[in-house]
Amino acid sequence: MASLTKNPNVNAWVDEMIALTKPDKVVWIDGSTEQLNALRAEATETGEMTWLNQEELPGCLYHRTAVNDVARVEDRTFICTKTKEDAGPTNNWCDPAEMYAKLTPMYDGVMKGRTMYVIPYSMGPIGSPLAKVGVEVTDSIYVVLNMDIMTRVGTRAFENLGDTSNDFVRGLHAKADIDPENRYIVQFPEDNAIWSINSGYGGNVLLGKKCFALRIASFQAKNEGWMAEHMLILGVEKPDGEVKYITAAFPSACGKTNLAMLIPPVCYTEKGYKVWTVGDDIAWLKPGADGRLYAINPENGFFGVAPGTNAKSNYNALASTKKNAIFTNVAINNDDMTVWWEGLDKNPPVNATEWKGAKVNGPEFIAEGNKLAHPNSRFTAPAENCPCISPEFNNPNGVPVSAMIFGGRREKTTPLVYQAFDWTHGTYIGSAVSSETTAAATGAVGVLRHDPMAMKPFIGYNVGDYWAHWLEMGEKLGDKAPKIFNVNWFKKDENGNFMWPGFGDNMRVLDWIIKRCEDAVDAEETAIGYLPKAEDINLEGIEDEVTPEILDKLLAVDKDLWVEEIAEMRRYYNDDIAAKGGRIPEALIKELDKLEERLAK
Ligand code: OXD
Ligand code: MN
Repeated sequence: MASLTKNPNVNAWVDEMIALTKPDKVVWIDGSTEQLNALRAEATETGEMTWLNQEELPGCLYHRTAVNDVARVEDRTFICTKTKEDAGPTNNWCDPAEMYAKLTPMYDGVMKGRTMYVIPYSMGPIGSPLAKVGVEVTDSIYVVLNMDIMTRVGTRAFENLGDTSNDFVRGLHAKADIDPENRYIVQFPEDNAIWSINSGYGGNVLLGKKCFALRIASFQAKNEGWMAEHMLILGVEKPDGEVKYITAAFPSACGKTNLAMLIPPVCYTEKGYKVWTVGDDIAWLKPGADGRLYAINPENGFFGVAPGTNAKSNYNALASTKKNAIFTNVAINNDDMTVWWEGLDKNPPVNATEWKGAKVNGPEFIAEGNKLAHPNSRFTAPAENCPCISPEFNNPNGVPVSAMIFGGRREKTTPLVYQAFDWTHGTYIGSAVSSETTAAATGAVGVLRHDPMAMKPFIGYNVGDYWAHWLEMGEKLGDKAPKIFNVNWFKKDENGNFMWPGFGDNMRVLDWIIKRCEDAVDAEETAIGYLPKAEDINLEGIEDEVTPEILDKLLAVDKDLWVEEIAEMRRYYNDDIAAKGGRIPEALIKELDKLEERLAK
């Protein structure tokens, strides 16, 4: 099939990939409904995907990955810069020449007997000055159909590239044998290239997402003066109609999608407050002509964690999955070909197929201690389905950001919310994010690990240089920089119970954050930052649940725990970062010193 572009750089690269992988057939994805429907028909005929109930879930498909291929594989993910120092201590590194030499034989002829799909895609709205183009070649229809939801695919993507530019990210994906021992997710930031092999799991193979929009883009952003962050973007519309935009970085599976789509409590909706979703996972941020920081969501859909999503926890996400969505590794109700996952409702299907493909009696299977859906099972849903999608979603210039939030899962130490004294202090707070691990990546769940800016698995270069870039951006933005906050929805009491109701009630914390941005409310100045005065957190309607004693605990700064936290941060900076080649900016070490001094007072 003929190329869809005259761009000689794209065509030469695709020819090279064809020569390497030797597919029987090459199909360029033009993005047309006819072509995508033909691929849906083919994937359902071969059994790669399954149609779900077309009355209840029109256009929705089901897919099951290999049992050994259900999450991102951080230990098999590499950043191949020329020098090890440039990849830094948070990444696996290998010399690019060595990595190409290792992978080339694995790709040689890997698509024989298969079709290569060439997917042109845009990260960001077509025509946006912040958008960037990628081309992914893959032998997976599942990848094509997911990329169609997650990005803007097809001929239109080339509009931003033009006929001569070389500024596109080259993504090569081959399923090969889904062999976990030979699985590699490799970024070559200096070549604008990503090579992924032996996986079919979203985060490893939808190359526009983590690989491009975070790892490669963070590297580009440093060189070009912008930021690529693991952040949701939301707008809070106030009763007077003004919308304030907030971004928030939480590690994977810590509730970014839920916060991005929250429905405020009645005491807010009745006054006219509303939350609009711009993005649930990734933000690209750049200073605008007025000197403020503007954000776009480079994606076009949501790749959300299914378990725990229900009409109460996230009505808008659930509604987004009701048409033209793809479900991966959830359970199927065989009676009506609908989907189910833990936390959807209390009625697991009796006639079920669990995520690995076995037919089981759902309630009995669960009673025996099994899960019907994989804990990292996912939905891929078009953003346009979301009832609260922002009217600014496709605005090519993005939205102006007033506040940036960091957070993680922390049982203790970190209060419900506090504000950084300034951008440099906020950058320190970002560098100090740590969180209990989740099922989004392979490995143990529930272990506290450092995850600076929630970007540990996604910074495409030396973490110290990344922090320096944050500081540079702060200098550039000056007093127009967004205010920085930290939140923790996961603080527990002495009996191990969560103290904050979370979900829609997080609006109460956003409200305080917005008021701080508007200078409309005072705060307590503490050693760790500005904390809310108890009376400034609106508890209308949840007074029984969050009593004054509980709020006190939520806002408490326990000195002993903070002394431990500082000691751990020193160890982390010294042993995990500096001793391993992380070039920590002096200003951040000073912030840690200042925090220690304030706490000692
Ligand atoms: C994701 C992740 O899929 O962070 O967004 O793992
Ligand atoms: Mn994510």
